[in-house]
Amino acid sequence: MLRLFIAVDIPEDIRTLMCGMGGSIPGARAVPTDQLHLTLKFLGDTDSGLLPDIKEALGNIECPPFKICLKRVGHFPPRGNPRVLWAGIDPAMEVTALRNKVEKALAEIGIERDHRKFSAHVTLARLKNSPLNRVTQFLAGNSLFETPTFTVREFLLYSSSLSAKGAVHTVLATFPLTH
Ligand code: 2AM
Repeated sequence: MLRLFIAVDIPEDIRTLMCGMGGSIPGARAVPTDQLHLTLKFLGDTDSGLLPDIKEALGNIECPPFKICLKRVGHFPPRGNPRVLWAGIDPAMEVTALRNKVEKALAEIGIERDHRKFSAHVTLARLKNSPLNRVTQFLAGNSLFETPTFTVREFLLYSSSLSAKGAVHTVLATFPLTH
């Protein structure tokens, strides 16, 4: 079994701008800067025998490169106890279109679609019992958060394994976006 997910990587110079964001909130665990990514689909535990089919299905996706920036910060769930601190994607349209193509390609080989509404985001930190006023303070302090624009030229298939130091993400395949 492999714990799989599909994501767009954030370029290093952009990741550096987000280094440790939210990590100073009590109860927050910032995502390590080298792991910041935009998840397109989480497959979870998957039979490794399916890997060739998954790679072929993803390799057949046609999608041109597109430009995005990271803009705004917020939390999930939007009301109640915040568990995830995120940065938004602007514009989200092309990312959503790519995510829909990923869902469709994988559904064709029998992988269950995620029917939840897709909210394109980059997780900055995970929160546990964080005081709401500190989260609100963070959001207010970053209300104008916006990175330079960058071009998404590929998406990646990752496996994730848990180690004593946290999750280790390994690239299993890279899929270029082409015109
Ligand atoms: P997210 O942080 O962008 O929300 C690798 O584990 C990635 O898969 C995580 O960064 C997370 O994306 C997503 N993920 C992990 N567990 C998940 C779950 N149970 N449901 C949906 N997405 C999940």
